[in-house]
Amino acid sequence: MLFNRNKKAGALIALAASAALMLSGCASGSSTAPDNGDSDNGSSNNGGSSSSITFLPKNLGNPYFDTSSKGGKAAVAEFGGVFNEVGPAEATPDAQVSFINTATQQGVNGLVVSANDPKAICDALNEARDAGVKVVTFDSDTNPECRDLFVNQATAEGIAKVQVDIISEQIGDAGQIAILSASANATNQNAWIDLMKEDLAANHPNIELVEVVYGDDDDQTSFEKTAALLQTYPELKGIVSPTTVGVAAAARYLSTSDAKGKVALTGLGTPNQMREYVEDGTVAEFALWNPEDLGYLAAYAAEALISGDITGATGDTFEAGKLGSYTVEEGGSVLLGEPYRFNAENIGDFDF
Ligand code: RAM
Repeated sequence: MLFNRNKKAGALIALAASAALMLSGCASGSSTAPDNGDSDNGSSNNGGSSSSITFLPKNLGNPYFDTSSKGGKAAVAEFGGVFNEVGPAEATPDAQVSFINTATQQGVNGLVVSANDPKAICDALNEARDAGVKVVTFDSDTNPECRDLFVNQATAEGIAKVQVDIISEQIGDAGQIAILSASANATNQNAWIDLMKEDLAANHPNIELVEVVYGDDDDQTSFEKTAALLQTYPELKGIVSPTTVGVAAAARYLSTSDAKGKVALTGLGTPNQMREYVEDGTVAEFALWNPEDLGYLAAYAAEALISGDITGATGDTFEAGKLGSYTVEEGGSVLLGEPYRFNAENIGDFDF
């Protein structure tokens, strides 16, 4: 059930609906389309909380996480807490440990983390939890025993399927493709890649996945890996890059290469990073969710834990401001919504 029919109209209806929700201040479920980034930043402090909540993305300097932190900051301002963002420059497996330890020493109430590795930060997170810090993972989970809740952007199956669907549509369901991923240990990308492989094997027998390469969510590394893929596989028909950093770097490479228009590219991108490549014809369609909403929801989830409204048990429900009411599902996860397809028809509706 991907949100891919009558895209522009659908997006506009969803935008109008989310604007109406914001105006009425009422909370009744989440929209399936991302909002356009023009939403209220929640700078008004209208809550009674004094929670200090620290966001720890995979790395700093990634527009995706700038956007999720923007949403987190808006939420924290709404309930009156104190927001902070810290993080490493590089998305390496244990680079987040020292930031977790510092936050624990500072006595923050909540940590909201996108994990570079499912295990490497577990001990540090569990020490934080022993010290009373509520730990919410978002975007990229740890092993479940290392956090109180995981705020998931969309189902892993849905995220995998939308990318396989798009690439197979673009290459006539046949030929060689490669995957340009983030870092080799990233929980989220690895889960999506496993499911993409299953979908390809089961439903697309004429597509051959020749290699998975890793750009480490670093622009230059991803750019170079794209160049290498094109050189190694002259018959390559398509690249799938399930990372906003990777897909933008690959698009930049393709846009000035002979492969432009010959090698299809899709993946998970932000509209602002991909706009010029959709407009110049390098990329026809890609997918994502709204990272701002993801950060906003994760902050509200942390606050619900801190205030004791929920413990993270299956069936717990909490209110997440303008996004409405959410329920904790099996495995301690909370689901934001569905992935969304962006293309030339609708990209102008979005600004994030
Ligand atoms: C990058 C990061 C992030 C992922 C997005 C799609 O920004 O790897 O974890 O969710 O891409």
